[in-house]
Order: sequence, then C-alpha cells, then structure tokens
Amino acid sequence: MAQVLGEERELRRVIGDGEAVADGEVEGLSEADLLALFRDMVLLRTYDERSVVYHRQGRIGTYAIFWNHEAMQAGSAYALGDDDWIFPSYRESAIGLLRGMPPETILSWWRGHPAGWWNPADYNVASICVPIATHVPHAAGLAWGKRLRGEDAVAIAYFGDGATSEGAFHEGANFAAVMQAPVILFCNNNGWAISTPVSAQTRAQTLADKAVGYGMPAARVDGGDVLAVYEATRDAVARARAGDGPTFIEAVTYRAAPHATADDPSVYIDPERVDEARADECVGRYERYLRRLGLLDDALAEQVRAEAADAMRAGIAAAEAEPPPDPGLVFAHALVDPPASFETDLAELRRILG
Ligand SMILES: Cc1ncc(C[n+]2csc(CCOP(=O)(O)OP(=O)(O)O)c2C)c(N)n1
Ligand SMILES: [Mg+2]
Repeated sequence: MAQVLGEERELRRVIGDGEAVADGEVEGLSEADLLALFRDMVLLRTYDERSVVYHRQGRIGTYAIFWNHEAMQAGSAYALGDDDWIFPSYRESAIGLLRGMPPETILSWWRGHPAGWWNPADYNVASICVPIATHVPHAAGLAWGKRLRGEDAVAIAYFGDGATSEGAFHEGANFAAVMQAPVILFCNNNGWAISTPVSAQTRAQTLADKAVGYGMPAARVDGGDVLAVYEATRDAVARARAGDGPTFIEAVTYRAAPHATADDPSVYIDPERVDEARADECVGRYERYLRRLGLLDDALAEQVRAEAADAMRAGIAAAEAEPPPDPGLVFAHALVDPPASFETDLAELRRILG
C-alpha cells in the first residue's frame, strides 16, 4: 500500500546542541555502543583526511572525499548484523573498515592496484560502485535471493541525491518493493551531484517522496546526526528482517568538501552553506554529545584518534610495499578467446613499463 510522507518529511534528530535543543537518546544503545560508534566515525574521518594528503603527495589517485559523511556511514552500518550485505558507492569507499577490512586494501583500490580487490563474500561488502546507481538493482537482487533461500540477511545500498535520477535506481526500487526484498535504500542527500544542485535534479518536494511512488516507506533524517541515522536504519533493518520489505532513507547534509580531489567547487557552491556545514560537522557534533554525557574525555578522544592514525600509517606503508602488479592482468580476464593482438599489445606494454 502506498505511503504518504506527511510529517515524516521532518528530519529526525537525536543529538541536541547543548543549549536550546535538548539531547535525546536511542533506546538499546549501551555506553559501549556509543563509544564504538565514535571509534567508527573517527576511523572513517582519519581515513578520509589522510587520503586527501596521500593524494596530494601522489601516493593515491583521484579520491572521492567523504568528510562529514561519517555519521551517515557509521550510523547506518552499526545497525547491521555481520551477515548483512553492504553495497557501497565510491563515496562509501572506506566503509569496509567497519567490517574489519584493512586500510591497505582500500588504499590499494585508490592506487589502482589489484591488492585493492577483495572477495565480497569475505566481508559481505560488495565492490565499490562507481557508475551511479547501478548497484541498487544488485542490492535488491541479492536481498531478494537471501529471502528466497530462507536466510534473514538484509542488504543496504548507499547512493547520492543525483543517483535518484538514474534509471537503475528506479528499476532497483520498484523491483525491491514489488518483491518485498529486504533491502535498505540509503540516500546520502548532500545537496549536490558534482556541480548539479538538488533543485536542478528533481521537482519532488523531497527525495523520500520518490519512495511513495513505489509503495515503499521512507524516513528522512539529519545526516549529521549519527544516532538519528542509526535509529532510522535499525527500524528499516527490523522491517526488512520481518519480511515487510524495503525502506528508503534520505539522510540530509550539505556537502562540506569538494566532490573529489579533481573538483573545484568554488565555481558553483554556496561558501556560506559550506562554512555552516563545517562548523556543525558530524564527528565534532557527536563528540560534544558524548562529552555532555560524561562518556568521553580528552585522554580517551586522543587515544581513539591515535589508534586511527596508527592504522592509517600502517595501511599506507603496506599498500606501498605491494610489488607493482603484473601488466598481464589488464588482458588476463578480458576475453575468453583473446585475439592474437593481445600478445603483441602486452609485449608492447611490458616494454613501455620497462
Ligand atoms: C552512470 C554514471 N553517470 C555519470 C557518472 C559521473 N558522475 C560521477 S559522480 C556523479 C555525481 C553523483 O552525485 P550523487 O548521486 O549526488 O552522489 P555524491 O557524489 O554527491 O555522493 C556523476 C554524475 C557516473 N559515475 N556514472
Ligand atoms: Mg550528492
């Protein structure tokens, strides 16, 4: 049955501002859970900030920055079980860290090195999807398949605001709803698809409204509020596991960093909105919340940051210690019956690479 969004258009929030807006809490989250969420966010933040530096040093290639997206990624991933599947886009490239994937694997991916390929079944994390929205039908299909097999795993697909204009998004959403696939469609609405603003992307009042057309429930959350994101995802996971089908979550932020290291947003973005977003960035917002609760002090915050920095130092060292890949890999899996020219092309490539 079709859902009408109504008051659900309001953004859900849990974290207050320490002044006029009171802090809320999420039932069922222990103190250990709250600190684990902080560790996850700091790990992602550290990965992201170090990656921009590594890019500038020429140690990784073009990189899609996710600064201030950590609450959306950590909050939603924390609501999943280990058997649940994650389908990341390039914006969630490092989300595997939260499943124990070593930083060097993801850094190698951004170095264009085969050591950055992983077997999705090892982590229940699908490969990083760069074509916009093409992983939405994959996630819906995997989730449906799990259900047909009588397993209770769910899948989550991450994508951006711009992705909701792509055919693959609509096919995946419709398929998921019709089949009642246990999938969560998690949209990070950061206001921009590179230089295209949401206002030029759709006439829908909100992106969550698109779910209504598919008869799918939707929730809108403040994407900078890790606890609101967690809660909305936990509800969606429960619904999916209970056999009640997919949910669309629209998590709203404002993109506080360039689209990627190759982008210059100064020619199109609203600098005041960026300043606002940076002043209220999600890791700091959550850190202040934990301090108000008395769960975090300087020493612990410092320790968490130092651990994340150590993990990244070890990660880039391991990635750089990988021997150069065999150029033959470029051809190896391309065709079942390779043409004769492959051999001469490969010989030429080997000669150029020295
Ligand atoms: C099918 C396809 N078309 C175009 C592109 C080029 N492209 C890369 S990122 C991007 C914008 C996507 O914006 P959005 O979905 O809002 O995600 P965000 O980058 O903001 O997380 C586009 C158009 C692509 N990667 N794939
Ligand atoms: Mg976007």
